Amino acid sequence: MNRTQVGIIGAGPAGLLLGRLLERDGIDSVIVENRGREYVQARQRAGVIEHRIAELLRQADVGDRLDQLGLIHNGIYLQFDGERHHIDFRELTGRTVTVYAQTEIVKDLIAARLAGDQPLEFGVTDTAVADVDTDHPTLTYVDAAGSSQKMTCDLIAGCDGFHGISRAAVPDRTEWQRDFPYAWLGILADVPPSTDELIYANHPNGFALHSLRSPTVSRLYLQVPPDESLENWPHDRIWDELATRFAVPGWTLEQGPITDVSITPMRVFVTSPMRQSRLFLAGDSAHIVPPTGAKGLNLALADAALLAEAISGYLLEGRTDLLDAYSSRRQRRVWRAVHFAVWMTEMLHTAPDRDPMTAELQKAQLRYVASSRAMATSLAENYTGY
Ligand code: RFL
Ligand code: PHB
Repeated sequence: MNRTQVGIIGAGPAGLLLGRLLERDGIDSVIVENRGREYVQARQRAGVIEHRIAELLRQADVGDRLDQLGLIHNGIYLQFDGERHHIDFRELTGRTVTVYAQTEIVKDLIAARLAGDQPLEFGVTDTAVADVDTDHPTLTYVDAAGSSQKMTCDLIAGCDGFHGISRAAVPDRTEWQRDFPYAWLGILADVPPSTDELIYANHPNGFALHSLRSPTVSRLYLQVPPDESLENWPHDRIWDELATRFAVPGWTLEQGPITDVSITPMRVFVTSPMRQSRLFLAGDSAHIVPPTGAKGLNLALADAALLAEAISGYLLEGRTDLLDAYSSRRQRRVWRAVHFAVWMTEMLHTAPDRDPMTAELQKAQLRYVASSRAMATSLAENYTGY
């Protein structure tokens, strides 16, 4: 039978950063991932990194490419009624954000892991946890070669995302879920961004977001119905709709070849507690926030950092207080992020029935944010990391 100190399920940002931080403290771990390396490194997701999370990645010694390729943004644009308003984070809070793709963070963390001697197994199946209420919880799986494996661990970290298996090992949990009546159609396109900073646009046809990945690659999103099919969106229609929703006088949206299209549902999901005895949850396995606040990746990485500190305190010094405080400390932060993401979502998206009163209330809120220093500072403080 195999042994490790920490069994980590999932090689997303949370699991990989946790493994990295533990390795630097001299703690052994095994990371198991059910997808292949290529798939994990290509999956298109988040792009905005909070100020302090960028610092965390530097401290974990995986910040070199972030510093070379990441783009520092001083603010965002809020667009409504065909006008664009700049929210200047640096001026309002002294902080900025970095635009650097989640896929690049994942590549950096995988490269760092493989450069050391700690195991990272891709392509496993049948992952399961058992005996989490005993001193010897186990992690079982079938490896890529088809052999059944059983790891005895001191602790297990469930970093396996929203669709993972870990959460079910916390039997007495409370869950909160809200599904929004819309989804995001996201594209990646080989065209220089038409904007220097992200544009969040409110439009009667629906919300649109102009983000980017690099000086030559743009990332854009459209609000669509929740059950929308990609077949209804030929590339010409996507560009036409983006141009309509972002239209302001004297500005054009540059178009280019679309290389990736996907649809993401919009939901809030929170589970509590993020622990069952020797099993701990981190990242999307414990919480999903709508992407409008750009918080999901940042929360996942911050969970991993706090969990690493708590696990190190326990395994190196026998402290249990940090492990005991982990779930409640993270829940407070998670609910702040949920609140911000829901606030941004509801302010910017068009109600499916285009209810005129909702539209007026949204515009009253948007005008307030664009004209009040207090409101703009609140947005800036939450967006850059409260
Ligand atoms: P992940 O990234 O889902 O990783 C979990 C990993 O676990 C694996 N897995 C298993 N492995 C072994 N056995 C099992 N039984 C397993 N079940 C699952 C999975 O294959 C996967 O590799 O979770 P993690 O690490 O918690 O990271 C969370 C982030 O990925 C997520 O919160 C963000 O991507 C959310 N998000 C955004 N967050 C931001 O902070 N800013 C953004 O701008 C932003 N934009 C987005 C987003 C998410 C999106 N999608 C598609 C969900 C935009 C989009 C479109
Ligand atoms: C992205 O670049 O993918 C992105 C940026 C900001 C968001 C959501 C997604 O709020």
